[in-house]
Parts: sequence; structure tokens; C-alpha cells
Amino acid sequence: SCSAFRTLDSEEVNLHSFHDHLVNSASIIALVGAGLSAASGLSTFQGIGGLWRSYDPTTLATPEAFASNPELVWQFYSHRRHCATLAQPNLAHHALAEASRRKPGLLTLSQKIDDLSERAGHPQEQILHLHGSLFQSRCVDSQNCGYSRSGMAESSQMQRTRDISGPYTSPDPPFQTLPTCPNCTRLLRPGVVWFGEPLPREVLAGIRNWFDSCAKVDLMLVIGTSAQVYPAAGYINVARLKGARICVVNTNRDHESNEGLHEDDWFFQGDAAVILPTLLQ
Ligand code: BV8
Ligand code: ZN
Repeated sequence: SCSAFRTLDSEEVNLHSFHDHLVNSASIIALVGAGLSAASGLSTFQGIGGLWRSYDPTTLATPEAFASNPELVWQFYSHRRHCATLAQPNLAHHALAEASRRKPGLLTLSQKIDDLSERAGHPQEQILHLHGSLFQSRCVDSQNCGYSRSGMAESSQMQRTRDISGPYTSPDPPFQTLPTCPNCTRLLRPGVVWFGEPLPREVLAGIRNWFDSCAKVDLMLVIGTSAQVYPAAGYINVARLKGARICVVNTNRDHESNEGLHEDDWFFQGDAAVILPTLLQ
């Protein structure tokens, strides 16, 4: 049989129609979540790997948890820092970074607090971390003090009762001291946005400016996220109201993130690290 007339399966038809749209798209916005770093070995919130020492992460990512047990919450974030430091960016991070370099109108809204996108060369001005960063710390008194710093400085301050530099073994030993603010001596906290906390003003402003700057949004990518946390997930609808067609990449077919997909939207099922290199080429 002549291969030229081989009938394309639906996946290939979808891929063709997506590529046709991508090449003609200028304003593109991506919402990415824990699924983008899953192939790098970082656990997601919902996945089976999403539990840490049998805690539901969402119960630790709150100001209340930090107020009642700052040592446990610091252990949680220190563990995730340790994992992120050992992890390598995967092909999804690289594909998104490469597409961003090719398309200056592509903005990524990241719900992730790891730095794998940056380490994959994602242009800094084309990614916004909606929920902060593992590698930021700030004073608990953001009103009167406002001290903040990036890097792993406090890890040296939080000397362990034994060295954990080898392969990660948990539970790790308790910290002897918790990091304190060099400005006002109060506790330092992880520089992340917890449940019930507002997103950073400059991030909200950056997103508003981006949407205001484009008359129409051509495409929204929703990659590796359960799209249940707001206001992050709300930007999917903002993009749709500005004309965007939606493309969901998720291992899980029946997922909230592909709720309300229209006829001319796309859903590609599978690992973002496998799908994105082909999808965004
Ligand atoms: C706010 C940082 C208002 C910390 C995070 C009741 C009480 C209090 C608040 C609320 C409430 N009801 C609603 C709210 C608002 C709340 C909210 O939305 N709650 C949800 C649970 C309903 N939101 C907030 O509180 C936000 N703030 O509203 O402030 C305000 C305003 C002004 C003044 C004062 C207050 C702040 C929310 C931010 C919380 N911080 N992270 C940390 O990381 O520890 S949220 C955290 O969870 C992530 O950042 C992310 O947003 C979310 C997890 O979602 P995902 O990243 O999507 O991960 P998940 O595991 O869920 O999904 C992974 C997906 O990938 C799955 O679909 C899976 O199938 C797929 N997948 C897996 N592997 C792969 C894959 N896909 C592709 N390839 C793979 N290999
Ligand atoms: Zn301080």
C-alpha cells in the first residue's frame, strides 16, 4: 500500500493540527505544575509520591503549620530542596525553554518551586513563579522587616546532628537551630506562597501586564497540573476568554485540567518529558 495514503491515527491528526496552530501563534501562555518535574524524580502533590513521611503536603504548606511546628515545616522544605538539588532538568524543561527562546511571546506561569526550568536555560523574563521558590527564604515579619535572601545559606546554619550529604535517607535528624533573620532575629521562613496567602504582588502585576499586552491569546498550554489551586488555575479561563485554544498535557486522561475542553482544543496523554519535545518542536 502506498504510505502517502496511510490513514493518520487521531494522535497524528491532533499533532498536525496543533503544529499548524503553534507555528501561527505569537501570544502563548503556559501553566505548568508538578507533573513537569515528575520525570526528574520530584514527587507531585497528588501522585502516590505526593506524600512526605505520610503527611499530605497541603497540610504542611500553610502558615498555621509553620506557626505550630516550624521545625517540621523546615524539614519538609529542606527535604524538597535536597531532592531538587540532586534532580536534573528533564526533556520537558528543555523543550519549554527552547520554545521560549524561539517565541518571545511565550510566558510560563509555574506553580513549581524548584529551579529545574532555570537550570534548563529557560529565559528568566519568560517564567513567573506563582508560588515562590525553594531557594528563597524570608523573614516571618514581612510587614516590618521584609528581609529575604536566595540560596541555601540557612542550610549551613541548620547544622544537623549528623551529615546527610550522602544519598538522602529520611527521616533526617532534627535541626539543632532554625534559621533566623540577620535583620531582626525573628525566624526565617521558606520563600514560598502557602495556602491562604496571596501571590506576590509583582507576580500578579506581571501576569496582568502580559494579558493586557495582547489583544488576543493564541494558545494556552496546561502541562502536568491538576489545575485545582487558585488563582493559578483561574488563568486558564482568563486565556480562554481572550480567545486562546487550550492544549493539555497530562498522564491522567480523566483529569480536572482537561475539564471543559472544546472541540478545537487538544489533549495529549502521557509524560510531559516524552510529549513536549515533539509537541513544541
Ligand atoms: C490565595 C507552594 C487568597 C508551596 C502551593 C479554603 C481555605 C483557604 C484557601 C482556599 C480555600 N478554598 C480555595 C482556596 C484558595 C486556595 C486554593 O486554591 N485551594 C485549593 C486546594 C482549592 N489558594 C490559595 O490559598 C492561594 N492563595 O487564594 O490567597 C488571598 C488573597 C489576598 C490576601 C490573602 C489571601 C495560594 C495557593 C498556593 C499554595 N502553594 N505551592 C509548596 O509547593 O509547598 S500550591 C501547590 O499545589 C503547587 O504550587 C500547585 O499549585 C498545587 C499542586 O498542583 P500541581 O502542581 O498541579 O500538582 P498535582 O500533584 O496536584 O498534579 C500533578 C498533575 O500532573 C496531575 O494532574 C498528574 O496527573 C500530572 N502528572 C503527573 N506526572 C506527570 C503528569 N503530567 C505530565 N507528565 C508527567 N510525568
Ligand atoms: Zn527580620
